Amino acid sequence: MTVSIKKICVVGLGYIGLPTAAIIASRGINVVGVDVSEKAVNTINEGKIHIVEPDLDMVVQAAVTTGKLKASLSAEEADVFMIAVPTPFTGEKKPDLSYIAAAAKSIAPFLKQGNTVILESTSPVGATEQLSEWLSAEREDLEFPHNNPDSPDVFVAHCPERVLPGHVLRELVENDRVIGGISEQCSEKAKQVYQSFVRGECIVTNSRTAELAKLTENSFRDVNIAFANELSMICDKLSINVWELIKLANRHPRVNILNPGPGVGGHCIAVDPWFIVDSVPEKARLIRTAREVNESKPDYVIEQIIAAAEDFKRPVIACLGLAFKADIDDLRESPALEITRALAETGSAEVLAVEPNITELPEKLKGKVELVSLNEALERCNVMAVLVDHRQFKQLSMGKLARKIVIDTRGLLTNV
Ligand code: SAJ
Repeated sequence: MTVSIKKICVVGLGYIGLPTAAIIASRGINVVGVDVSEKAVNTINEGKIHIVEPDLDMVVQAAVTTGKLKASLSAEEADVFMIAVPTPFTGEKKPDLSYIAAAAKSIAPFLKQGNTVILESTSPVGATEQLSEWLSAEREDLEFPHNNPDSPDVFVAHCPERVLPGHVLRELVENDRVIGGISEQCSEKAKQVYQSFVRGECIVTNSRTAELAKLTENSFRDVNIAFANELSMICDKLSINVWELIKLANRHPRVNILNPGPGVGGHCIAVDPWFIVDSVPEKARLIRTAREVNESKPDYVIEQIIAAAEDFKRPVIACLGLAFKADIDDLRESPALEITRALAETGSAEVLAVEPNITELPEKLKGKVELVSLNEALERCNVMAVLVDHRQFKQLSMGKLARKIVIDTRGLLTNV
């Protein structure tokens, strides 16, 4: 059974909400996108974008021009409400659901019988039921599925976003979706929404399983990166090239080790495992340790670079890359940025940064670090730290680096 969805309200127009809103609008459904940032709302209504994601500008421009997508500071009546707001953690590494609570308050006045509310934000187990409770507290005139699973007025489900930054438009359509309703009916209602724009399979479960599925995916990745990072530190002690080691081990048909690096960045993989640890701390031992290994890696790299710089009277350190991973401009939660900042703050060396994806240094580095081209860095530095494997750095050859000490955290030059 398919029902016709005429209008969707998407709350949160960030890295997930905006592409989702634009894709749905491109399928001919009216979409109102809601954000607290006036700047973001105005930019989108001009047909432009405030975030970097390949091809998103074209899709947003087309959706705004045809009138199918508009942005607003406040919610409106709709058939479906999607919440795609951040779920960061607090200083004590506990999930901070305040953005979801605020989103619930903002949509509650517009809810009516037959509506579906979908939580897309990555969330700890139980958050979708909590959302239903928050909505119900605002709207005592309506029945919600947490206390009336068989015949609610409003259907509530979780469908975690799973797209990879840099490939969002393709993955939004092609990835399978896990859809977890508070009741079976809620799952079916949400599934109909995704079937209007997703080519991947839409698989139905309950909300708690869907919540943990998303956290599990990112924790799986974190644990496996921690394994690679731990191996890299073991190999340093044993004078073994970790890249060669991993390549050899990966020739085994059932071994697939990920890549070591300077640490794990972004606000997903480095955050989500803590939601599991917070839920069941006494059992989440491996997940916690993996986080600790990955969190310790930037300090390890800083020590390596400082030790290398001590060989020079006037050390000049070039940090190659500031982004949290290759070929993006996103500096948020980036270990490369933190390493560069820490090196500059020691005051014991001149620090240069090469980041082809930005034109201006972030505030944290201004006045402490010089943003230079790769060629200038090559001319001036005596210590070179490869922190991000941007494509522009792949042309580097060891020949150009004679008499320099190279700390290659990404295996760009030392990967045999
Ligand atoms: N990294 C390594 N070694 C590796 C792979 C990654 O050090 O072998 C580092 C990267 O350099 C980066 C960090 O891990 O600093 C995370 O990068 P990523 O590309 O693995 O993932 P994200 O954070 O960009 O996106 C992840 C994705 N999750 C999974 O692949 C399981 C994406 O599908 C999710 O939608 C996203 O998190 C999210 O929003 O949760």
